[in-house]
Amino acid sequence: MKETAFFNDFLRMADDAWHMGWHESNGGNLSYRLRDKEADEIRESFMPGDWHKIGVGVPVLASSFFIMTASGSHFRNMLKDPETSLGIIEVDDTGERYRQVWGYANGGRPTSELAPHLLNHQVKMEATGGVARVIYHAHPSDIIALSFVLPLEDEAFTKELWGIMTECPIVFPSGIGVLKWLPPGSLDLAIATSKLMDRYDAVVWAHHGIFAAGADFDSVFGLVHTIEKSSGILLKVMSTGRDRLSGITSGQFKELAARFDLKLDERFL
Ligand code: 2HA
Ligand code: ZN
Repeated sequence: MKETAFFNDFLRMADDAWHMGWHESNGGNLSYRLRDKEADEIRESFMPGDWHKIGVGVPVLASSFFIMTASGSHFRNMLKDPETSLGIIEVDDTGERYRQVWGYANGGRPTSELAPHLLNHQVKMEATGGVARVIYHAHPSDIIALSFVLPLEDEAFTKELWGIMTECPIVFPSGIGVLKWLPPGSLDLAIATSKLMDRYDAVVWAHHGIFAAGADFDSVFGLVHTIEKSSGILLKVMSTGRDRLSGITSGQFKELAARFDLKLDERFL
């Protein structure tokens, strides 16, 4: 296990995210859908446990394997103690149940956000023809702060962030979704998020954090980093209390779209 690329990439992202300050205490969770050959490479080390209900049906993910952080685990400890801080689960052939096959030492279990992770893996897998493999949830401060001062609407967040840093429309051309506060770990939160994730790669959970998806660890880390950095710039600009003397214009967004071949949603221009 410890020599496989996906395992080391997972740990590197978790440790980088810890150092970014996005994972106080046991905040946040991360999962990755294994390729068949990645599961085959480590199958010998599997020790399957009992089957448990997922709570949502994910037939598209039948018989898939996921590496996923453990419930209550600290990102700070991911590198030091991976066997306890994370594990691998297998979804059964109906998509109704899962079992632990590796890790989650000392009686651990997968993240409290298991349902949103799997439901959104299913949505993103369908929306991207199987390209999306990573789902990530974090608590970056500036995104959370913004959720107190911007209207909790996709349009408000997308327009403000696109307009504050040129890289934003390039990194998230479809915009970002926003959800009002819902209880962490709840099915309501999982379902509401999945309804937005078929069109967006990131959804702000008001007063809580962000939920993001993508093809690989680099793209998801980069997406959250870009949203968090631009949220910080926006808060700084707001905090000056001064009028803005310039900004990125609608015409400049169109120039950007032409140069980088972006399909920017008209609603946000
Ligand atoms: O894992 O972040 O949303 C703890 C959380 C729940
Ligand atoms: Zn959280």
